[in-house]
Amino acid sequence: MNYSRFLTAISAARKPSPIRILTELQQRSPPSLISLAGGAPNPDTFPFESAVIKVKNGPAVSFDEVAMKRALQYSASNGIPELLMWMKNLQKELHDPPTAVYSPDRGQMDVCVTTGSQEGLCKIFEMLVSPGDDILLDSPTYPGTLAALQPLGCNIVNVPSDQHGMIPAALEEVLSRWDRSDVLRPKVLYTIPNGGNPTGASMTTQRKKEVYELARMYDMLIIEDDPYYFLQFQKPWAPTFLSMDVDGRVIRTDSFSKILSSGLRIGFVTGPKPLVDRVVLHIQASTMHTSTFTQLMVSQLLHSWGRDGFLHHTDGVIEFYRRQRDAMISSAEKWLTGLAKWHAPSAGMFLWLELTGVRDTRNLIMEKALEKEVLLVPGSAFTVDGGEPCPYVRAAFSLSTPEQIDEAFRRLAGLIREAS
Ligand code: 09M
Repeated sequence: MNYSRFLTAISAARKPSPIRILTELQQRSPPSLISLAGGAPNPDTFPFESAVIKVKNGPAVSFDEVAMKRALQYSASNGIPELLMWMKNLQKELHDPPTAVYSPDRGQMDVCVTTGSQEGLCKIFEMLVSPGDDILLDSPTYPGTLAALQPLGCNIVNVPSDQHGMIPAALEEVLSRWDRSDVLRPKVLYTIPNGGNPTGASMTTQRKKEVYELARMYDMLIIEDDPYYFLQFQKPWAPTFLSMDVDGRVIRTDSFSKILSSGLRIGFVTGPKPLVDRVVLHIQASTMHTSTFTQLMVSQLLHSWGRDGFLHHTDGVIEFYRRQRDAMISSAEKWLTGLAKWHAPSAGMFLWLELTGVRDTRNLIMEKALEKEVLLVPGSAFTVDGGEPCPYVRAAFSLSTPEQIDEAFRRLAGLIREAS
């Protein structure tokens, strides 16, 4: 693949820091080397000494004085080696990407740590999207994506979708506006393949295959934003775009936000090495790296759990969200039958409700819902042109108890009746 074709001028202009190169040299040298090169502070001056973090159902994560000094120090921009290695192995086991055995310039699979998947997405967009570019995505979509994309001055081209996500025939139709050799054809397609935010939609394997083939035909990159991958309620989990990536055209974002902690801010970018390298150069120039402390904390936990322990933990999280989903669906059936339409999601944390007889949900939510003490997100928050009327609302089943969900839908039913 010719990756330089996809880069923005800003991304192509990024260069490695000379100090970083010296630091790497130093790490490979014998201990007898006296280095006056590093600009890191002396951790002996730092106030924190050690830490023990209790873990539910398992051994504590502990930092003695040596580990603590490392945790408080600068570290590599792509992530600490032990967390990177653990994640690379997991990606290979879960997705078996064809690119794992490729040479770097052919798009060898590489991974870097990011401060949540949001950082990865934002930096991927900055790397690939120039003003005036046409970007394909299935709207409605996650507002964090729109917030990162819209300031780049691109045209967001909507690809129709349904409860199974992006529709390949519709994508083909959209793409037919361009000739396959047109230099101005879209270069990038973005999608949330599992438990979509806000729609809850999950793509079928067949659809992914067809979308991947269209990406090949038009030589596009696919951004696979998959923070709800580990929250798929049915096993076996669906094959990912990464698992189908024979060309090295998929760049994937993973997140630990929904399964380990959202506040620790740990995510990953997995994709062709030439592109991951560019994301890392951007990290070098901005945050330098994700917190060493949180990376070590997560890494220690993962190494003590092992892959099976980690997947066992995700099973428990899945069970929780499945029960929450079931509770929300039964409350929806009880209170909203005839007043709203929905599809039960097979992954994630969201139910997307189309309210009957309500043209636009914005006023209903922003004014009347607060009076009735029930809050949902109006659908327009997830659309590219937020000004268009939208009859949908997003309900999250992550935080409220089944009793609260039931009461919330009772109140929502009253609101819909008053409005329609
Ligand atoms: N609502 C997300 N989604 C959200 C949300 C959020 C505060 C976050 C998709 O934690 P990260 O950086 O790994 O997650 C980013 C991300 C990426 N891609 C599809 C997501 O849904 C997180 C945070 C308040 C509200 C929030 O509503 O949907």
